[in-house]
Amino acid sequence: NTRGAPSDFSSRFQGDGVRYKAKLIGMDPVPDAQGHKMCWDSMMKLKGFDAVARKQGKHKQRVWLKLSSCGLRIVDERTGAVLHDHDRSRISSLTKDESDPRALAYVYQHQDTYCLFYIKMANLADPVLVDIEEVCKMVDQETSEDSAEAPT
Ligand code: I3P
Repeated sequence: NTRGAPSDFSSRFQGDGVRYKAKLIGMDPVPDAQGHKMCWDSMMKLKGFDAVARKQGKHKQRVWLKLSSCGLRIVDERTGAVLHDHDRSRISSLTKDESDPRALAYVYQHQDTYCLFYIKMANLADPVLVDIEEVCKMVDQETSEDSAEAPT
């Protein structure tokens, strides 16, 4: 797709895309595609589980979060195995963790079900949130031709 003006920014996501060092805090089935309170409650629940696990001497799984124009992949850092492959068109919401500048969450739609993925970045989450938004916006651009939004 060459429509628009491909910036250096979006070209970063071609091919293999970019990867960020991270840990998987947890996953949680959620009832809806989005919702601030729903996501917040789910994240805090997973954070609670993580705190309990840490007290038991367990560690979060170390992963690479890989972002390309196709979407997101969660890859096991140690084995390189692709744990989750998430098409960008099914990422239904993205949430900044107001309680942790290194964490973020997103909801992935699979058929009629939704699952929240809660991830702790090795570095700040903000630039990663911007990148994921950029990739998901590419979907909007491709599918917004028939949208009723008035041009400005
Ligand atoms: C670790 C510390 C790290 C945390 C790590 C903890 O505890 O809280 O910040 O990594 O989580 O084990 P300690 O200081 O007692 O060693 P994150 O900041 O990435 O969560 P982990 O064990 O799940 O990797």
